[in-house]
Amino acid sequence: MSKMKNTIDPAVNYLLPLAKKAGIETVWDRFAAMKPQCGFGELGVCCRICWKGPCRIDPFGNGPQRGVCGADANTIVARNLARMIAGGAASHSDHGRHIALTLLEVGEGHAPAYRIKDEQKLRSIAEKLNLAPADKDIRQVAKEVALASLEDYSRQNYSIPCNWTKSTMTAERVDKLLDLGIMPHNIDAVIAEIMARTHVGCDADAANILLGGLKGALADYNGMCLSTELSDVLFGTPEPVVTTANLGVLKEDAVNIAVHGHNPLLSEIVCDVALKMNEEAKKAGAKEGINIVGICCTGNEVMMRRGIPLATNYLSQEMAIITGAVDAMVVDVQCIMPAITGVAECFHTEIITTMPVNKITGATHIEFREDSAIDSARKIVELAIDAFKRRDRRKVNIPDYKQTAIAGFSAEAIMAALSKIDAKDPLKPLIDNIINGNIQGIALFAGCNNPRTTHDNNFMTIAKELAKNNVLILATGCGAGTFAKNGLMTQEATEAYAGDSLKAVLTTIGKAAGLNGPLPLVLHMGSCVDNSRAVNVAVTIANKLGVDLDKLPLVASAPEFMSEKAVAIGTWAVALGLPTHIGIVPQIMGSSVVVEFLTEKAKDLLGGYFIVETDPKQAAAKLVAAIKERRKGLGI
Ligand code: CUV
Ligand code: SF4
Repeated sequence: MSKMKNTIDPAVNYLLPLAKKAGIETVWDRFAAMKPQCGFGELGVCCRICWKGPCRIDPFGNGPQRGVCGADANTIVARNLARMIAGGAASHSDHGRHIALTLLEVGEGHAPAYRIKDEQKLRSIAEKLNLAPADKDIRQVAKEVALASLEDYSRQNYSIPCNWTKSTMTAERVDKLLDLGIMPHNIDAVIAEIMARTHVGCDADAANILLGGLKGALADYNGMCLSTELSDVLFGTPEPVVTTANLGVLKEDAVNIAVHGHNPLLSEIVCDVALKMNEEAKKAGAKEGINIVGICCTGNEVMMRRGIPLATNYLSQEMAIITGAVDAMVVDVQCIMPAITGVAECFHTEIITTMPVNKITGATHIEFREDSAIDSARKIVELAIDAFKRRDRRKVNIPDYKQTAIAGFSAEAIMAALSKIDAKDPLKPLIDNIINGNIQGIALFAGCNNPRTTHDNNFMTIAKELAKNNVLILATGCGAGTFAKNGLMTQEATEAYAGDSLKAVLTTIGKAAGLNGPLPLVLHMGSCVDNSRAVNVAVTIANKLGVDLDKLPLVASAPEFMSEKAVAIGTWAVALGLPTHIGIVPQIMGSSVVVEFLTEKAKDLLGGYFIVETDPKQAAAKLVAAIKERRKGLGI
């Protein structure tokens, strides 16, 4: 059997041999060293929830079938999964909490670094949340919206649903979630509830634990919804912007600052401040001044709002440093490999951590606070300029690979493009084309990369296959990174890969929107939290058609996922009624009850279900089949 390729990213393939020669270890080396990975862990049947353990269930039936406390494989697998969902929900929602708190400060007239950038959006959110914004001062509206969002972290009445979930769903879905008892009332309480019910000696019924997990996943959805929408208020609602992606965006003659992580509260200010410090960089010898590039979801955030080039996605973050051209990598939260400080030791690169709860040994810590954001950002940029002076030019290897990428397709941007065709009824052209089959369905690609499969390959293979089958493609997160780096967010990709009827529709919309050609093959919707934008579009379509989400020819795919956050996202996609593909075998296979629940029973309860398929061609076929089944259900 031939060895699986590490990646299809040409920039990474250029750098990997150089890393090897220099003796620099990367994620792929560590993954190889980790093999064979623990079979019990892979199946999810290892329990470390109490210190009578660790316990593990023998999957072949010869050894123990129960842990010391008597928990069986079903209980153990379900508990492990629910706790992962809680971890994901905590991460997204903590991010959302910071944004909501900042908006509150803006409303109260503090936080001078921030302002309300999109008043219209703020008012329309207030409208949605039933806050009657019409005659109120904009700062008052900001305060009320922030407080209504923070209520979703503090409400103690179990029978009142979270504001955001309730106001962003179809009515039928709201009822379904209430009926099943999985509508969240308070994000933090739901996360705490999962931790409590999975403590030793509590909930032992796998199906019941999974319902708790579904509620946790919906709490995750609630947190990401408010993160997305309130970020737009503070930093602007994305509009299509042309930029570039892959490591070739680094510049030899500039101070290169990579912003990495997730939360735009920091990166937005770093961008603002850096713009003003160009002259200082030039004085230090950087002819082209300061060049900011993005990595992971922070990269998506600044790409879609500012057109900042995207350097790379999750799995190749170390590669950015290995170019020898990154002067500072500024990180906030989530998906930052602790390995980067070790790689940076071989270069002049400053790794700068900024959050009190996210430090990395070996990094420089510059604490970031909303009230002194500009000062911290200035210190960060100064450190980068200093590091630039120490850069060893002999070690610089910037791969000559970059692609054009059109980013920034928020729900609003999509509606704006459509309204150029039909101003009175913007959705009509989209819906008509779905009904007549020119667009067979819509697929949302999300999630991470994972060395268990060839980096970027599943995303690319499945997307091309779906496009050929006239499926409209949306993308977020590191999947969006894959498509940007590999040229699928271009008009040329539409010409090359879209099926004829999809191409015709994308061309009509693109031309009407003044793009002088088709829309890009993959519409970039943003970071992981921006998956809520896709829900927003789907709910609008569902309401217009008068059906619930589980009737739409809409599918999701996380073909290379790894994080707890991605587990949470996939699970709420199922809860919202979507057939949801995952391309990595999940750590649940040790429990027949859990597998059956998530791949079959969920379909009866919620309409959505998981499709596990590691082969990308097969996965594409299964997604097309799921779309066809939905179309049949609608009689179209
Ligand atoms: Ni939030 S969660 S690796 S950066 S998508 Fe990227 Fe996106 Fe997964 Fe992380
Ligand atoms: Fe073992 Fe039960 Fe403790 Fe888990 S909770 S480690 S199965 S004794």
